[in-house]
Amino acid sequence: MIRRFVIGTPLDTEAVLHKPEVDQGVLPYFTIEGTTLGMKLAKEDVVYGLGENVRGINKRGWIYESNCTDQPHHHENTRSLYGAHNFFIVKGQEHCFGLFVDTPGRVIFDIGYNRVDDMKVTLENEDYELYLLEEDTPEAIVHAFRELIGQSYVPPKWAFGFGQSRWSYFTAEEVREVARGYRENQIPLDMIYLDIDYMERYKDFTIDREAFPDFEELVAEMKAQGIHLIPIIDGGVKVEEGYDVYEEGVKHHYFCKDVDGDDFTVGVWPGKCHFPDMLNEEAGRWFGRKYKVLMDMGIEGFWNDMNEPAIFYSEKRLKKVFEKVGDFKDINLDLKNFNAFQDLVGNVSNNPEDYKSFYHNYKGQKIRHDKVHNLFGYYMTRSAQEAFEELEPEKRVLLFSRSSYIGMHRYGGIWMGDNKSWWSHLLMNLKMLPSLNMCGFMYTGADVGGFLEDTTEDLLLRWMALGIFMPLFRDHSALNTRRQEAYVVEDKAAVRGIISLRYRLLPYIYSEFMKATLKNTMYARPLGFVWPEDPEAVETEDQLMIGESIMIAPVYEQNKSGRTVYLPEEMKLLRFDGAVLAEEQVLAAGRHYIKVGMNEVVIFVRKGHILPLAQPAQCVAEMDWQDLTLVHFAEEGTSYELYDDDGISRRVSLEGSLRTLTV
Ligand code: MIG
Repeated sequence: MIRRFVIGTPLDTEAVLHKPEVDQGVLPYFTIEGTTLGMKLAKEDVVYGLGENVRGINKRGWIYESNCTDQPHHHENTRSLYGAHNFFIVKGQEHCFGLFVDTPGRVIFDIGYNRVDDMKVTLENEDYELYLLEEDTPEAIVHAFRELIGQSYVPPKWAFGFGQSRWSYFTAEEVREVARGYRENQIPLDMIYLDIDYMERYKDFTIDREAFPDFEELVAEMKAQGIHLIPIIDGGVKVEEGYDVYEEGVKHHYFCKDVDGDDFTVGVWPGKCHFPDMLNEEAGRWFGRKYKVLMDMGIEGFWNDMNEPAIFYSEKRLKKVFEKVGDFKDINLDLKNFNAFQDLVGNVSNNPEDYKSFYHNYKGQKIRHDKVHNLFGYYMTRSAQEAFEELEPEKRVLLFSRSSYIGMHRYGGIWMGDNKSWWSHLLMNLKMLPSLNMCGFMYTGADVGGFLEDTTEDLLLRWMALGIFMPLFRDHSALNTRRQEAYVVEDKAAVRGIISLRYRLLPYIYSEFMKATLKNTMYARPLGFVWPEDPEAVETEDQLMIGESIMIAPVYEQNKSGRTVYLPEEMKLLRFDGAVLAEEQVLAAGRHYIKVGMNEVVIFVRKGHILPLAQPAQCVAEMDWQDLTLVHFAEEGTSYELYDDDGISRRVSLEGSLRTLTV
């Protein structure tokens, strides 16, 4: 049952398009004091959800903030990343409900942080909507929630292949080198990502013609090899006379204004920028149509970055800083003064005051940015996808974003942002996936190998062995880090084998992804969702169910030749030596120490289930979806419903897309 409560006169975020009638009753479970909802958690209550956040699948014991932030430190104490996913589930003996707090401003979720048994949800805005979902199980709650917020975005099938990214491949020649690195080593690849340096002076929708003189040819040449080039688009537009996006934006008042009514000026990559008013329908439509410039060059996919939006500095703050910084020149920089000096300069980026100093025109109303802060990335991505629907009415276009709000899941995926080449971030990648699925984000994954810091060969291989189960499977790495393309790995056979296994698994991964998307269920589930009555399963947070048939338990620690795996029930272990199935063994329920070589991937098949496998291929386009091998732990006559379609039409449905495979 879904109940909708409206407090005050909230802005419509359009997270929910078809709203149920307003409930006039009192919200159960919570007390409301001012803008704080409070609740006593029972000892055994587990709190699921909150999408993109650090820490566990069970969110208890920390405090989180929905305040979309360009946050490169995904540390244990980090409260806020790029997304605002205000949906959580409380599950215990007496509690089994979900709550969606629909507000575009900041929200704080204290889940037993200040007091172990207290949950407090504090909103910055006084007007908001609440959706309370009461069902028998967390899975049923997620299903009801997903029905409420609408069907998740479906990318093209080729976007389930493997992608290579780096900040940056600086020239066309470097891009060709990457393609060669993969093809010559026979490591599969479907995408190469272009980071900011393909642009001319970091201007959206331009090409640096010195570095990429034959851009259109390059796109075609790559496509002929089955590789799609995926350029980045940033949230800020460079201030530059003669640059059409800038000129048009100024002329039509499409940029966010400051308090004086001038175009709000910030510094981002190109230096001075304006923010397109993504929340203004007309401005959004205009910005969305700009992607056509690149689509006309053959581009079929994009990633939207810096759309929290990230601010290096605002022009006005910077001016004040320069005025004040001189004060420190001739004084003794003791502890207090030195700290003040550092704060003055250090707080210039993403300063909360700057987010209060510009305005949107949202549905005809002038609204200060901080009141609607969490919608910027959502509306940037939404206007792009809505433009694609006009420009390419038949074909799916790949799109994912860094910042997001619930509702954006209908228009694009997200990637998990600037992680580090740390073992703990491999595990965080695993834990974040089901939480995102709960909130509607299906096409997602982390930067495999880690974005910031230098990776090591073992970390990269182990991360690949998890990454092959992520819908978005991409290796990405930051400026000045050591190279981490698959072909630089010494043990080529190992990395080739693991990535090839991804392709062998693709019919299953795509089928499970599409069925979950079309039925509003989850692609990746915590064990506690499948075995809610088994306390050990509920507490297992380093394993996941992927689709209906398989469980994964990746190795996420260095210098380990294996790990302990918990089986809630009897399962069949499949050991892959790279892409080759090398061993099948039935294991009893309970704990097992499982050896996993650096070249291996171990998968557990549930009883009564089937795992279809394809032949490996160099890219999705070359795959044969008919010639499948059925590995199984099932009796004769058991069948699997394989979802398949042409992989590119926008219209998707279960009807006509299911094929029964029987063993
Ligand atoms: O502040 O475009 O998360 O993937 O490589 C860095 C450069 C800006 C952040 C993105 C990252 C990308 C990088 N961008």
